[in-house]
Amino acid sequence: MTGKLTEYQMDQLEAFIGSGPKVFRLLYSITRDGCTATEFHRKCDNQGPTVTVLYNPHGSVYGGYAGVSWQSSVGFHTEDKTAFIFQLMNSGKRAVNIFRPKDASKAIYCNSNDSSNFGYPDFKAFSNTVPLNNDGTFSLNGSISLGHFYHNNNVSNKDINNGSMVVTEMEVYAVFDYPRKSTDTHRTWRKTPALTDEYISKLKEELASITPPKGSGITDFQLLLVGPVGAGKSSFINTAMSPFADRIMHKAAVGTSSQSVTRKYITYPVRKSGGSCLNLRLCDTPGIGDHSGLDALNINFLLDGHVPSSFEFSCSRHISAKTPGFVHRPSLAEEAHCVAIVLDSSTIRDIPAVTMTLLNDLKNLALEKGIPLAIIMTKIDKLHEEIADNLADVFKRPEVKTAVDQVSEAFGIPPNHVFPVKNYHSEMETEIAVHGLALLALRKMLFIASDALEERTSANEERQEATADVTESDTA
Ligand SMILES: Nc1nc2c(ncn2[C@@H]2O[C@H](COP(=O)(O)OP(=O)(O)O)[C@@H](O)[C@H]2O)c(=O)[nH]1
Ligand SMILES: [Mg+2]
Repeated sequence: MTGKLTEYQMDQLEAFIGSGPKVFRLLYSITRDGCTATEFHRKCDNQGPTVTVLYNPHGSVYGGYAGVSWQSSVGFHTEDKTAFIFQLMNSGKRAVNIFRPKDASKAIYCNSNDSSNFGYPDFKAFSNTVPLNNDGTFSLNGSISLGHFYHNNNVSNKDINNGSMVVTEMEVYAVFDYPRKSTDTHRTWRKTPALTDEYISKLKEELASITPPKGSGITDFQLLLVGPVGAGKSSFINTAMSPFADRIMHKAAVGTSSQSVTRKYITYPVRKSGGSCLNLRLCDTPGIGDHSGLDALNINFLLDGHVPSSFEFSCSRHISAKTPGFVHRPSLAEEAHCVAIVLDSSTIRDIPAVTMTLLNDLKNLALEKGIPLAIIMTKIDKLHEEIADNLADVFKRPEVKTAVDQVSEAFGIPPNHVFPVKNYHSEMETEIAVHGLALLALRKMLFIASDALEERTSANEERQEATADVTESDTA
């Protein structure tokens, strides 16, 4: 397991430590190893320099660097001139501060009942055992109270931890002297032509010419988008429509990251500015894990094409043959031809277990039915501010590659079926790179869908031939 610390945050810590390039190896994580002082000491004692990082539900990231090893003992202060307390993010925004010791002889406090403890009482993460809360957080019993043995630089404790020691994660990394960025790091990890106007026009033409395989007897690909609330499903639909309309589209209603405004299953055609449509429909769904009613049973009906467009999901009822508009004998045209799991790339480590279970159920159902899967990773602009500034370089960014590899591994879906995108969310004007990433994703999904449809069609033909042979031999 790699940790939650981003490359950019490692860069920042490396600069704070100030003694050359560093690698960070995850030793301890409360979500993985349990929130106990015993486990902390088992994993972190005698490991040399470490960095402790706390992540809270408000989007604040802070912690401390110890240049000396943690120890289990009866409680004593250790001198450390290199130690510091830091903050990297406050309430989701960059807030970079370093708080150095006023009295280095009291910089580190080692005690077998405590986890990371800087200064005592300046910053202690937790003591003894802290249980997991129902919402997946931990209410740490430590505290932040800068100004005793560490400088506070006139930053209030509340501006570091939002006035609460509730965290979603606490990690401890061992810090080694080693060049983290190999010369390869910024090499292109996925080769595509440069996302220029010319290439975008070519992609649009190509997409407009792709049709489902002849033998399938269908005219439009159905691409089903599913995923957690606020992952960016509706936004992706708008973004993917935009290059063809030559403006930013707002057809699918967009919510916030915590509340889904999509309640209905709606299928959207993609219209060119000239008026004609592409041979595909983008199918929007409510968020999984949203009490929206999108459970495994309803997902099964969606995949099979039983659900009428504009059907409104509700957690209080299941779709059944009695549901008004229920498609009793869906043809291949009404089934899903590719399922895209849409995930927010900045929160892939925080997907709740229930949502993961549903997504895995969905994956298994789709595979059983021969429906191929892809993953659309949205919000890559949130992975690193340089990515937001230079979207065209996305296939060189190691953070994006790491995120692609992580979801690929978590879902057992090949990395070349995982598509990083940036949706329109606050822009006023269209952007070439935004278009490019959406079109690349769309084109690959059509190829995947087309290959699977060919397979499904020939399997159907073989079945029909076999049935015909049986009938002939019966009648002979
Ligand atoms: N920064 C950023 N925000 C996004 C992106 N995609 C969607 N959003 C925002 O995320 C929130 C949820 O988006 P929405 O499309 O409604 O998610 P859905 O519930 O999956 O349909 C909205 O506030 C969007 O503006 C993206 O790529 N980058
Ligand atoms: Mg939506």
